[in-house]
Amino acid sequence: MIRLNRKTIVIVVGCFLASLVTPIYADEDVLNAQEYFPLHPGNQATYIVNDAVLHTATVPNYTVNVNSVPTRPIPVFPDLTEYFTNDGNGFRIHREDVPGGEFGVFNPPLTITAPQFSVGQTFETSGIDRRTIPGLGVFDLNQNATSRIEAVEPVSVPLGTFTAIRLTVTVRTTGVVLGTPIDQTNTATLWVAQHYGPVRRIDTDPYLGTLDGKLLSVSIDTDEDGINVTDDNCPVIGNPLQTDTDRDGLGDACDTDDDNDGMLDGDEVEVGRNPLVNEAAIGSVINTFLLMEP
Ligand SMILES: [Ca+2]
Ligand SMILES: [Ca+2]
Ligand SMILES: [Ca+2]
Ligand SMILES: [Ca+2]
Repeated sequence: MIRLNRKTIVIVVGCFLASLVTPIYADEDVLNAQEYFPLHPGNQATYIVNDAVLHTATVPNYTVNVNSVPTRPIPVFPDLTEYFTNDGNGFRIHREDVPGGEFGVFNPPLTITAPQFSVGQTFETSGIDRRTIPGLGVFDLNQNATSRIEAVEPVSVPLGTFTAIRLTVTVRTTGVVLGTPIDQTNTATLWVAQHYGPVRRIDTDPYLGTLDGKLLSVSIDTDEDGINVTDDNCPVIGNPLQTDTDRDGLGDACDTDDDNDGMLDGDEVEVGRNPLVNEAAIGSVINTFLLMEP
């Protein structure tokens, strides 16, 4: 019997950046695919798979055309490479390479999310998986995929605890290969964190079993300021000096209230106050001092 050597369907490992301040979400919040599935060249994420095998996924600094679309091939698990884009069409998978030289090209690409997405949304893709199986030939199989944004929840992995978006992806592939009917379903559950991409993902494949990858470490500097996302106090804006006036862990570059006096920087400037000096705190110190005077 012929079985597709599809290890998974799925997703990736993107890249990241991160807010050291845990974001708070409401279900209706609109989320940005660029932030949750970053494809920044050079980003690396190392996972421990099934608590046993270390695997590093790197976003390459080159692209590979798939049906004339420049994509980034990323080795998302050992022996599994998937080709991604994240642009005005959303976050999509265009091709996958599996062991033995087999690969499938998806037309249309499999949509994981639109450019903007919210919890509760579902994305469907129906099309063709043009599968090249060495020694057997090239076969057009039917592909029906559903990606559902399930929830926001905390997830703990070796690198830490993240507030993550959980999504499930189910891909059913049907057709006939050399007279043998194919009907295979692959599923994946992903937890993706803002600026980090997938921090955990569990893939289930009828052929290869279950793969559970948990994020161990990252080398990601999306804002290219020389500070790794795990240490950057403002991961989205280049701030190599990491200035944090009020020392609240959020760098001035990202902090809307640099002196933590409750008045936003912009408002302070408007009324002639110094956004870097907490006048209220100084006032209370002076008052305390005056009260101490005889
Ligand atoms: Ca950085
Ligand atoms: Ca930064
Ligand atoms: Ca701050
Ligand atoms: Ca302020």
